[in-house]
Amino acid sequence: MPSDASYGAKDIKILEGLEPVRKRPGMYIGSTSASGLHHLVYEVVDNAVDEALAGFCTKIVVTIHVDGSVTVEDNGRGIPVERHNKRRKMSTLEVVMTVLHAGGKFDNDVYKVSGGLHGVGVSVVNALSSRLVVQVKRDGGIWEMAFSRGKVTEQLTKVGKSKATGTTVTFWPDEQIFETVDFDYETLRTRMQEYAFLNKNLKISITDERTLAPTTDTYCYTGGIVDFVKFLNDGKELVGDIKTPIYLEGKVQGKNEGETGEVEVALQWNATYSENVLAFANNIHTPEGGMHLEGFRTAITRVLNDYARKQNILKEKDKNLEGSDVREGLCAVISVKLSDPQFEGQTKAKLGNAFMRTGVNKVVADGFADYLEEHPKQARAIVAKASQAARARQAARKAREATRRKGLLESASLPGKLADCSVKDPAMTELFIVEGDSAGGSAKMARDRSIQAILPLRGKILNVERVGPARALGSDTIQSLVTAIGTGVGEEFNLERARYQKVIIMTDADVDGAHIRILLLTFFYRYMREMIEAGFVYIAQPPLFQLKPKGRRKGTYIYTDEELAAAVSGMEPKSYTVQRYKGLGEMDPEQLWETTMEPKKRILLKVGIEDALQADLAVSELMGNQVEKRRRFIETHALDARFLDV
Ligand code: 1YM
Repeated sequence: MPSDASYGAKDIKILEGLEPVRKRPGMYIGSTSASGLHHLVYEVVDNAVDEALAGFCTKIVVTIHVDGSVTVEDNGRGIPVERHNKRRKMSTLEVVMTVLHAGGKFDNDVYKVSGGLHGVGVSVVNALSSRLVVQVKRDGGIWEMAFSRGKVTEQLTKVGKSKATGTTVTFWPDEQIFETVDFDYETLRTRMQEYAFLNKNLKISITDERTLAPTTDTYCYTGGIVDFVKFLNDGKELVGDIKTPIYLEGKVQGKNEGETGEVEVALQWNATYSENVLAFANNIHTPEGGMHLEGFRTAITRVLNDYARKQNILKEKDKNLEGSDVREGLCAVISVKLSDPQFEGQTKAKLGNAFMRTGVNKVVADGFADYLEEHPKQARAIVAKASQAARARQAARKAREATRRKGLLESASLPGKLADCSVKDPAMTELFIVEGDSAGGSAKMARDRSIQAILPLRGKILNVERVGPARALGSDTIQSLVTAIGTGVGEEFNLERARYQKVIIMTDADVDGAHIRILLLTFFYRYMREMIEAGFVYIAQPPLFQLKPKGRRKGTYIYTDEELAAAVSGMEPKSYTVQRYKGLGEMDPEQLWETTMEPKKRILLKVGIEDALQADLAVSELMGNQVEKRRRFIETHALDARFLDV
């Protein structure tokens, strides 16, 4: 309840206006889990970014405090504190903080965020905070006001003087509402960096005061999304010597009133085989794409085909390059700003405004065609990359068809080297992938043949990140792996056909073993990602040492260097021997069984993908062409947490 007695029934009704937010928070911020919690911060920062887009704010500072509160500060004009036009008893500030959807003023050239879960307004943050303090510097003064769960606790007061201007909001998320009130620094930091990329020259810094020494990261990009693409492609080999991403921009106008917007696109091809295109509308990531992405995709495919035909690189008899060919290795950021964005789909992650399809298409088609005309050398390299992708696609299809035909024709089409298990129920069975015949031999002798199958891999495992689908799927080693697992790959992948629900990579505990393991993981990541997502891929943990007290036949198995140091500390050096296992082949079958394979005793690490983007970065950093980087990566991250989710 407001403390000021002059508040009447009308105002109370307004205050009650935030009750629905507390009753059904999910409707406003998506959920009350960590994602909803972080949404509060974005909501406040969005207001500051809007002020930057309007041209009045250059700097935003975000701070996570020890007591769990978050402060967002900007140097904009400050939220107006004078009496509100319509609600004469309240200041504009109070209206903004306590009335649902009061924040948006669509009067100037600024594209404010609205619709979906975004742009619900800072009043929603107020409603869901046990306490919120707002400070405004404006008209020479410093003003303050405080709230609890959306209701005023301290009326607007002038607390000092200042020549500067700006708004500072500090809020304490309500523990009665949220499942967790623990902000994750990485999540917020990444989002702030994204805001900085998307709004060139805006300076954003974020500080975590909860750590012993406060952590601060500051971002400001003069190149905007060009810097974003450079960042995403960092360390990757580039196609056609295009050192600076191609940048295209333009204004767009739809047929209907109010359909105006701006388009910015930055793009650059790298030598990998995957596509990394991020699309944003009014600074909001739209992972499900939508009209802007569609317009972009059709434009680059059409323009590149037109160019290739005109230059006679594509001959009359040749088929057109397909969209997927053109997008192989493409890294791009699409950022559109529009006045009334419609976010659609289950997660409101798709842009629905149809005029953006035509608009983006035109901006990109015109700009990209000009670029190709003006940069013939680069243009040829891009066409060559896409043509190579087209050839690989055709070859991969043939390879897939061949594998499938084999599977249909021969009933005993399983690879010869596979020692299969007798039980057929995939839920009960496991496949061990081992390197080489010697380890394979031990494993075959050691196993429980009813439920454990062994596939020894002879020969090299290709780096699928580097060779592309045709060679990858054509390789004997990978074909035997694919047939043994049974799911098929790519478009034909079917998890239900998995012949085992545990596929266990069992390699030596040395650098070579780590290398093979990572090559296999890359293969799973690129071609059988669903196996990882289903939790079907594991890594075996063989022991590194056996520690034997003198005169005893049997010792204890040790799995890490630290464990060994701990075990021998305080022991007389002469009283024991340490055997180091360099390879699985050095263990006799009985040892291999009891240390690594016996389901009751062994330790398996489950391979997980926490975040597809991060895993992608890790895999391509690891698997790109740069040998030195790769070697370093393997040495430091051989069992990196990004791959492992124990
Ligand atoms: C830390 C959060 O909210 N900054 C902010 C908000 C506003 C303004 C400036 C602002 C906007 C306008 C005019 C305008 C808002 N004002 C309103 C409303 N930072 C933060 N900075 N003057 C100042 O849009 O015309 C809503 S948000 F409605 F009062 F104008």
